[in-house]
Amino acid sequence: MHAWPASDVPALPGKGRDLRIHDTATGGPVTVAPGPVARIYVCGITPYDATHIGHAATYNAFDLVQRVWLDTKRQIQYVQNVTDIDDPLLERATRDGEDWTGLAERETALFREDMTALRMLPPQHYIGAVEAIPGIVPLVERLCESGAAYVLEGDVYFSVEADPHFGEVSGLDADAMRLLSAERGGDPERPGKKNPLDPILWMAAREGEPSWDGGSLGRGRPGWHIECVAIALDHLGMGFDVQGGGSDLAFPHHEMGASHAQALTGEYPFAKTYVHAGMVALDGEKMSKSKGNLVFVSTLRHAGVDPAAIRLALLAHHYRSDWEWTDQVLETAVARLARWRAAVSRPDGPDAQALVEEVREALSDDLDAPTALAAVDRWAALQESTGGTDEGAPGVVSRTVDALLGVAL
Ligand code: 5CA
Ligand code: ZN
Repeated sequence: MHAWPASDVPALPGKGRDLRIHDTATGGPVTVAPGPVARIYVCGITPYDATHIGHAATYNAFDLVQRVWLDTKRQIQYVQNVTDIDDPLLERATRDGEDWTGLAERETALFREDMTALRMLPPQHYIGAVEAIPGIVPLVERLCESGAAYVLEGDVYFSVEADPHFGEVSGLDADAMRLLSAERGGDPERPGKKNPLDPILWMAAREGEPSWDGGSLGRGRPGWHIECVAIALDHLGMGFDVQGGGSDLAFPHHEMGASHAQALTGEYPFAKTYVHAGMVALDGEKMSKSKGNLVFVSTLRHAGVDPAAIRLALLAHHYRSDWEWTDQVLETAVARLARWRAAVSRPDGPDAQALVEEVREALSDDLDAPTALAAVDRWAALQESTGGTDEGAPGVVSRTVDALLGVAL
């Protein structure tokens, strides 16, 4: 699949700081991507009801990761998937009497438009689950041959016991895992499984559902976790730097993905660091496609809201916190954008060298965007109250905000 166009990232004077970020698996801050090339996999959308503010907030977090890396002059290999075949997509298409491929294409196109408008950096490899099927089948076959997978009434399941590191990504106990498995696409109640948590790798063709040639597995379609594993192994290999997504992906999705890959290769770890963004809520409940309590980026854009203001609204919250979208959040961002634009539109201003370092320091410390915004607020307030004589300063501020926060002033 093609991704979306990249916006320019201005180079800043000097060099940024190495990123330290919270790792879900170890529960503490780690310095990521020590080498010259940083490898990151961010789970993409399931293309129905995209792009809501929760999605945008999660992708904003991983866009910041890349902006910090670019500022340290690293090269980046960024891979993202599109879950363009899965139960929820088929259910929505059936509900609306629509062809599932049309639904997936339309929503993926809308996602690309939203990402472009929000100035999110595109992945180098943007891969759909359907196009990944030829790579998924041999992986499942290998897992069967090695005894890490088994067949139940034609469906193929992964045996979580096959990976000695199973459980280390989320750190959850068995009861919590079982609850979340039932909530998030698993089938712990299905009789005949070796372990109730075992996730599906290959689902045998169902009447009226799309299916693909699965070689020795028979016709069917892939499970969710193996999709991301196949795409990540193909384009990044084992031991890549960051696997990212919202906190609802820590278990089962990232836990299972890690175990699939570790059982397949015998190597450890799948990803060196697992990074998770908090959940955005609306009216007191997590914004989710299944509940339908959604605010869409495209609705706001079509109502005339500047995408830069949407981005500032996301940046006003620490990526790890759960927060609530309200009209007030957007109003505050619109006002901030106007203040910042007025401040950089003058020919001169207060010295901004310290500001560049403050923004760098904030972001390299677990992506502390709210602290970065506060630093820019202070410069803008000084500009408004006393002004300054540094002719380069407004340009420095505008390039810093552009390069590190993805906001064009
Ligand atoms: N296709 C899979 C990943 S392989 C998937 O989870 N798709 S999704 O469309 O449901 O979500 C896309 C991303 O948005 C995931 O990282 C998910 O964790 C994140 N996300 C979903 N809802 C929210 C929310 N309310 N707040 C923050 N992030 C969210
Ligand atoms: Zn994924």
